[in-house]
Amino acid sequence: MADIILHHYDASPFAHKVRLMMGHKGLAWKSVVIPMVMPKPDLMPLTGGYRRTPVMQIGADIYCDTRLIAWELEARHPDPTFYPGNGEGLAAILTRWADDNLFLPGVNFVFSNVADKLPPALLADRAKMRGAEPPDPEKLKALTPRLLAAVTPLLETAEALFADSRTFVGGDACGMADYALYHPLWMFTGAGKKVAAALEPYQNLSTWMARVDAVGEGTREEMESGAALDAAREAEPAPVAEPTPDAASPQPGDAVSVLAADKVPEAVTGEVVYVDGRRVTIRREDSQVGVLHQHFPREGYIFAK
Ligand SMILES: N[C@@H](CCC(=O)N[C@@H](CS)C(=O)NCC(=O)O)C(=O)O
Repeated sequence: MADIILHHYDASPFAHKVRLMMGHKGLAWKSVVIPMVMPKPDLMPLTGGYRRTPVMQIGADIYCDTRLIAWELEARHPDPTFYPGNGEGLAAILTRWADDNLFLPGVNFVFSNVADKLPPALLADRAKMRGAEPPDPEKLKALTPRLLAAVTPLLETAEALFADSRTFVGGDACGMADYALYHPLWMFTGAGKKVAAALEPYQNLSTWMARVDAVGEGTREEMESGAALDAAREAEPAPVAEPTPDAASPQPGDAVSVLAADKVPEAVTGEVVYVDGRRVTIRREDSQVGVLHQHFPREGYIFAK
């Protein structure tokens, strides 16, 4: 079987969620380290403009978004499951809370603490990505108390999940609900003592975080970005199953542009070749790497004709 290739960078919390997935399944994978900011010249032929981190590649199949990556890894490597105790719904709900409520306040708090150490190019890139002006590092630093006030009730909520000192979010076994909650909190552990101190009052949370950390990242081997492009060029996309569209979905054969619903501007265009209740696959052709299938979750993306 073709290698699992993860396009990522070490500091990315969403990429860390996928690295933990690799650890959970005990997988060997290839690591292509991509730039933290645009431009990402060796990623764009594979993703057609999708710039988020991480992206998973298997041959000429490109998987965008950590939720979809989770489904794909679960389908290909069901054992041990990401969803112990029928926990898929719990994981999905926690994913939304962690991504939509916790992630951005967490980033803002962490960034404010290290504002004077962050590369200006990173602040400028993220501001541009969200259609905003780059923040002045001094002003950002001054916002730290207010940003701590914003994350504190969220940390209280997370701690409350462990009020009965349970081992993992869903009970005795670790799974996707844990990785969903863990990755925005992991950001707090690598940004100096002051940021880490924000977690100190939450003992159950901290004990649980150490348990999740022990899952590890599987067996990682570095790969050059050019080799990943070669792997895509030399492969054919895997055959897709019979599509099961519904009235609200894009239809097979539609030419669509795919846009992240949180308005990250770069759209990806292609032809719909597969759709079901929760995912869409488009076919794209790229001058460097040839024909690709690119997979997206439906939730969180707009498919415009
Ligand atoms: N919904 C996406 C969100 C991914 C995301 O926002 N990742 C951050 C990095 S942690 C990102 O893409 N930042 C901009 C970049 O890396 O270019 C997912 O689940 O994969």
